[in-house]
Amino acid sequence: MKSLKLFGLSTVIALSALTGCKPKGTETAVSGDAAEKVYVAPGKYDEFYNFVSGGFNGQVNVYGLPSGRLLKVLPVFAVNPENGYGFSEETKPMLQTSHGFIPWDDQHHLALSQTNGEVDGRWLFANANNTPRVARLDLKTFKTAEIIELPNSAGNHSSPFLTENTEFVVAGTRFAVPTDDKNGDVPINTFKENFKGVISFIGVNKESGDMDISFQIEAPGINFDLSHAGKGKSGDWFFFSCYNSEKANTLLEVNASQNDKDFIMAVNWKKAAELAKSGKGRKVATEYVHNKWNESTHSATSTVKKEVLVLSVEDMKDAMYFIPCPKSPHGCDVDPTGEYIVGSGKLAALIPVFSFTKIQKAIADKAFSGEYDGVKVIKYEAALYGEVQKPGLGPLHTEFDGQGNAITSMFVSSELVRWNIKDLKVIDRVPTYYSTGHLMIPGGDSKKPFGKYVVAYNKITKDRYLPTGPELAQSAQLFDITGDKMKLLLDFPTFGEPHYAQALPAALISKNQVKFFKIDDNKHAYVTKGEAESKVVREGNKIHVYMTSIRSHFAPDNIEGIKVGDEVYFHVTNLEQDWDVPHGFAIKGNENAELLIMPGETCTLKWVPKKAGMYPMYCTDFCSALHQEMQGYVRVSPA
Ligand code: CUK
Ligand code: CUA
Repeated sequence: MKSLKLFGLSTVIALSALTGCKPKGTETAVSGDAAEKVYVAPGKYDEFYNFVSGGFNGQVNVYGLPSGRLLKVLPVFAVNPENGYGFSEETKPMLQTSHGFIPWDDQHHLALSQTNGEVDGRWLFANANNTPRVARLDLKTFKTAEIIELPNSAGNHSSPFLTENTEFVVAGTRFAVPTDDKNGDVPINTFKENFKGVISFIGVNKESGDMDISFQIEAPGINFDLSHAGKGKSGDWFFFSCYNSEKANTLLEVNASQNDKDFIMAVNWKKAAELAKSGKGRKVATEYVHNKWNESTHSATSTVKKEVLVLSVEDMKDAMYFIPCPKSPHGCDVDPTGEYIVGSGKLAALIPVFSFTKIQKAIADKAFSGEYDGVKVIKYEAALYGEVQKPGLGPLHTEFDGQGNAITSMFVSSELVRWNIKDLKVIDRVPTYYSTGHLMIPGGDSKKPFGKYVVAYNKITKDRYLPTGPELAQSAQLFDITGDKMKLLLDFPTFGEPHYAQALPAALISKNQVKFFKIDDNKHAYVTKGEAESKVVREGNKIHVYMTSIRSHFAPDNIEGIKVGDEVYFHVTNLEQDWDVPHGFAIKGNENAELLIMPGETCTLKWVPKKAGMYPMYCTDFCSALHQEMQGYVRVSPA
């Protein structure tokens, strides 16, 4: 969404002057009791966990609300030296893709698993935009449990959104692409014929959470931006915002803003799943990688998959429709009842609200205005419930307070706008600092929002914090929404750049936390279950060090017989059986960073010494009063 800062040349010259506009009174008064409302006394816990996307940082960040305190950075799509993610031999497979090892990505959206449309605290799903992937995090351990790559996809932006019982994670491609069996090596100016918008339906196992791509839909070559599942009465449907109905493949800021309306695409996913099951569709040869973490071996494995089932526009002819939506829609949000679908045209001066009941009637009555690439287009008026007039400029995303109201973020006019869903009247607005992208109410995209707060995730901070050079802190702002007027309570910095976020009452996950791993259950291939078993084993030029760590020493702690060019694997088992006693492990001159080993776990650090010498190794995590004594030496002799 950064590009929105650059409207520039576009047809909306009038808007461009307002890009990133700065509301008056930036020192803005917070209400008198704000401090009290966000103060969480030392030793007390926050009420909500807030999971915030890490953007181009590639990770997911965990905050407490209302305090805004950063609790943890969870490594997902990027290597993280803090805990050896992507550096240890066990975690390296998590970042494997069909393009090889990719140590980074651009993480935009998050979705908490749901049961009956309510957040259940089991898993958190995250998307990667650059090399299209979806991750599942296990909220018992806060670890990345699984990452699946998406074939026939580029810029996995419209993801990961979930059906209301987490049957499917849905992921729409932002860039139209030639599907793999059409051969991607085609002239770009054959865009209109060869490029398709593909949506992946990733099945999620009810018990284990394990993901697998069930099928894909090959839709017209349009850009999918965002999406949300229906709920309740609309629970069988999925809604996607689409831009670039012009099918421009160059200078999109001008050429993709020509049409007065783009589309919301409505897909009956239940029907699509039945079609896929009944043998419809074609098998497309492709290649994608599926990485899984195994909790008993404490290791990840990568599996290469070679085929995916793809449904065509023709297969989907009675299960997929376009609804016109003004103008370059971005957010696509469904209210808690499942009746109202909100499209947010970035360049529109209104917010269109569609009615699920009317959409069903329009389909039954064949109220179509024509077809777009073989997909029936429902007449705008036949699907429309109504429009919110003059909401502000640059509407992006909408969340719901559970009291019959919606709150929409306005990027250009830099504010949050609250409006009543039934009568579509704006009832309140509050400035943000500055240019909000996503916003989030705890449970605010589910059937049961918890209300209480809205958080704005802002694109620009300007004067909000102490300056830190050309790149300023990324900003979030917390508002109280319990009264008639939204009230600013708190600013807190985040990692760059935050997009979507999710939050839920802390008790839903804190009670299930794994405090340590039982050493008896450790099935790692190189586990050392007691100090007496520690040893050094040479196999050709590979050296396996079976090492243990316990407060406050390693065994073995003096190692000789290593030669330059040997491949040394330190398999370190943390023998502690207590909460919050990790040990670290690092050795001088190793490009694989370090390990941070949880109690009961085994982690492996690979090291290929390049020079003879004496190499100190030590524990990096201050684990006891004698932590500094937790050290040793490795002697490396010439080859
Ligand atoms: S996008 Cu960032 S503000 Cu990638 Cu969800 Cu709208
Ligand atoms: Cu173990 Cu410090």
